[in-house]
Amino acid sequence: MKKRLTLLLLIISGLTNAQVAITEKDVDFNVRIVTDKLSDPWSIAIAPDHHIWATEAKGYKVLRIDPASGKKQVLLDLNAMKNFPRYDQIPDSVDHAKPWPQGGLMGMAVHPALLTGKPYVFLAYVYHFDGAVSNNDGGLPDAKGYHFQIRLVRYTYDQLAAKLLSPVVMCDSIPGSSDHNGGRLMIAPHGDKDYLFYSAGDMGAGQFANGGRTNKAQDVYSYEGKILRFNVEPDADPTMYDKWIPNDNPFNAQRQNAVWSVGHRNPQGLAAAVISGQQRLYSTEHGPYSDDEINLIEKGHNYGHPLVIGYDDGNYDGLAASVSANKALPGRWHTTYPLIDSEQQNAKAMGEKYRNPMVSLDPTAKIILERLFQSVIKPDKKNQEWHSYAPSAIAVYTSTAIPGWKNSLLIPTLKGGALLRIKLDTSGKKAVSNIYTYIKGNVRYRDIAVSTDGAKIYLAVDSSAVTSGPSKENPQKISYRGCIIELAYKGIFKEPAKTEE
Ligand SMILES: [Ca+2]
Ligand SMILES: [Ca+2]
Ligand SMILES: [Ca+2]
Repeated sequence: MKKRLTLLLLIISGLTNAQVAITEKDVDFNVRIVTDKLSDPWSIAIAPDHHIWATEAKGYKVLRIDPASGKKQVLLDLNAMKNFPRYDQIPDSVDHAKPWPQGGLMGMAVHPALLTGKPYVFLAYVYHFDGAVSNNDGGLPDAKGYHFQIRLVRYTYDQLAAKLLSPVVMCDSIPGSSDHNGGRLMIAPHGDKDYLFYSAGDMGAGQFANGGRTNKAQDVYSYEGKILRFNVEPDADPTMYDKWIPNDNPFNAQRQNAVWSVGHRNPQGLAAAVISGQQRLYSTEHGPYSDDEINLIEKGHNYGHPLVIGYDDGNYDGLAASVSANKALPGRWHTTYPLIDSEQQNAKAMGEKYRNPMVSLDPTAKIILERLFQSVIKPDKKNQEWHSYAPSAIAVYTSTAIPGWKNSLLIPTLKGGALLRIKLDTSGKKAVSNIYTYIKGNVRYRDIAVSTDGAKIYLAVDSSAVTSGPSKENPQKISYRGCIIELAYKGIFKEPAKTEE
């Protein structure tokens, strides 16, 4: 099926709250489905063999896909490696004793020298369900914590057999949850060496079903709510896991510790690029009721969650990172998150390591957040909707193939499905344009990969069209599901800004 979509050229305000009219022209793409009937494709990559490699989050398979024909090969099936059944295969699918984790088989990083001596592929997947623990950390009396374990494994690619073999477990103690597992894996250089970065979520600890779990995003000795850094090849340490942890990681004082940066909520996007000679690492993460973030990730820095939400602008002063209705005291709210007296004071207390996001996509005003919190307490379902993008991934566009796009951040989103583009300045440390929106639809875009020549962009699309959390969207019209689509650059957009099909 070949479908032409002229892209919606819409600038949504977000940067510094500016309301900017749509005046600029941009580009046009041919859009086609490369392959479909996938079980929640989660990571996609253009591997050195010029094929699209993909993980299926619920299918627990790694696929190798010919981008021209869409033909699929199964390189690895991990179904036997997990101790929980498919959510939709449990007779009573509301059986919370056996929940499906958020994600499943998530991150994948293919070694850039895959075909030239380093046949390594790194995967992150949830492998173990520990149980649902009621009030386990002194949290909400009527909430639990859904505890899973995530492991990071290196496989070796056998090109002749077209299989991933010889798994080596690099880390098997990354906590998991039914919510906020993060899950993105990326190989990127730091200095003159490549490393493996992993984005770990905060487990949704402190909210909804996981309201009984203490949030550890600020605890540098916990892998919850962190960006982690591992070795791509083992170092000389004798122990099984320490050899995969770089000896110069920032929090290694007491023991070898994969933590690279702290204070993250649900980072699902990681990307790196060299811009004007400088190595830059970016993440995207989901905010609570507002303030989805794009962060510039630096060694040992603190990104604030759950003490500063988005910028330290005071919009959460007197509130908390999330809230639940207090059943014991009707009309009052309750949370295991710390109350935020002052974002500015909290940021100050974190010292020079604190970093505001480069961009908060929705720095919602305090008065609107207060109204929203009240609606949660009442509870008033119809007023519990809030605008957010829910950014799932990020890529840095560094090619000249699409005019004007060089040094842009490309961000697929889960809510109000779209591909966002924001232009960086020459340092790569600041976003300088408004947010351009492309290929908008009732679609959940999960990951992005850009072809080596920069002329094609691939997007992975969730099988489901429903978000998690109380703001459940159930779109009437769904354009794409469970597939990978290709956007091929066609030319400069010719029409006035509008949507057409
Ligand atoms: Ca080590
Ligand atoms: Ca933050
Ligand atoms: Ca804020």
